[in-house]
Amino acid sequence: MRELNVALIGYNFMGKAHSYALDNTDFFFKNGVKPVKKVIVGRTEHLVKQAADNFGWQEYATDWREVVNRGDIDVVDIATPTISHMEIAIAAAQAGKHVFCEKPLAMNAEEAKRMLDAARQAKVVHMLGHNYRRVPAIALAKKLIEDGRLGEIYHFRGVYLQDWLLDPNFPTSWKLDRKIAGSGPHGDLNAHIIDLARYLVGEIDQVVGMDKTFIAQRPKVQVNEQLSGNLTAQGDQSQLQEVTVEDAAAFLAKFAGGALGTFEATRLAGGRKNHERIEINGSKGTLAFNFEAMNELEFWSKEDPVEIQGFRKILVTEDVHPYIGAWWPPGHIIGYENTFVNQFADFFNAINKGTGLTPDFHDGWMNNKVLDAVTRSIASSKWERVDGE
Ligand code: SOE
Repeated sequence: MRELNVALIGYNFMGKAHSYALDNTDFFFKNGVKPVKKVIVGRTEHLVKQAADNFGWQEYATDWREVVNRGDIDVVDIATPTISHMEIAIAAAQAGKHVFCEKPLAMNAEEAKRMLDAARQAKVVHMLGHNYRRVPAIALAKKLIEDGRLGEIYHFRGVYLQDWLLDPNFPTSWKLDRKIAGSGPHGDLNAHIIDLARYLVGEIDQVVGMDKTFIAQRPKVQVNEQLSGNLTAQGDQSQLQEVTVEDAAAFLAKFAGGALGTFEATRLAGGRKNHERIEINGSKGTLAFNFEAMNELEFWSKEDPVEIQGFRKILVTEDVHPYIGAWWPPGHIIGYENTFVNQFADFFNAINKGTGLTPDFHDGWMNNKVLDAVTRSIASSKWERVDGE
């Protein structure tokens, strides 16, 4: 059994998801490689100490620079706000560490390219955190498309809808600060459906977009006294602060392969909690997936006899389905946290075997290019080419 020491930078929502996954990759996958939760890093000492205790880390530290240069660290896992991804990832790669980074990879495509160059130069394994690729139903969709079940792809339709900002009393946070997050639901949520679109359909060539901030001011956030990850906070209306990101962002896309795409991300879709839904229509069939029923994949085939044509709902829990062999008997469904287990199992397996994997920093760079092109299009009110800066 090969053990690899991990340094996790960041300790909030993603810190918790990653900690859980690191504990469970070897338990379920038995790939001959085991992550060791060595040190968790954060700037606020009492919070990172609490996270170390809660999530079972051997040590905690407050200075990521010192940690990424430690000789006993093999892997640096970045789960911090977007603004710090580039600096940490480049330092980690230059120190020879394998790097995992949460999405979106960077504030913009230029930063993403620098991260990719550093990782390639250092010859380390690099992976980007788009956990939804590791949902078994999505991996099955990929296989069905590769097997030609959809024929020529005509449409990709993706929405990612949440409602945690519907309440104007929900306070500001780093996710509502453009200087720290880069954008609002565009980089937070559209990045996920762009990743699924690139994975399942291919590269995007041109985009035209729109966005809007409906609630321009929110209660100022008080000193971060508690570990967060909870999306029901209440603020004080007597001290308001500007919101500098959009509440909603949508765009149309033309894929290089000829398909048409529509994308919509919002945090103001009342009643929608984590409603990430995609539908792909081709000349021979349709696939549809909604994360809120993540163990199911809908498939309609034009090749079925006409009298029994209709959507079939595939319960993706059979041994023959991607990832399921590591989990439970048929019908014993898996959940959100398990997508992170699948993701880290693939990451540590790639490190152990010395192979690459996707999504990597190249995918992150391409994703950031699409995000940037939409932003340019919103400013120019015109179609923009993804590669045409
Ligand atoms: C919040 O909008 C969030 O946690 C995103 O940051 C995640 O990437 C998404 O998967 C769930 O929602």
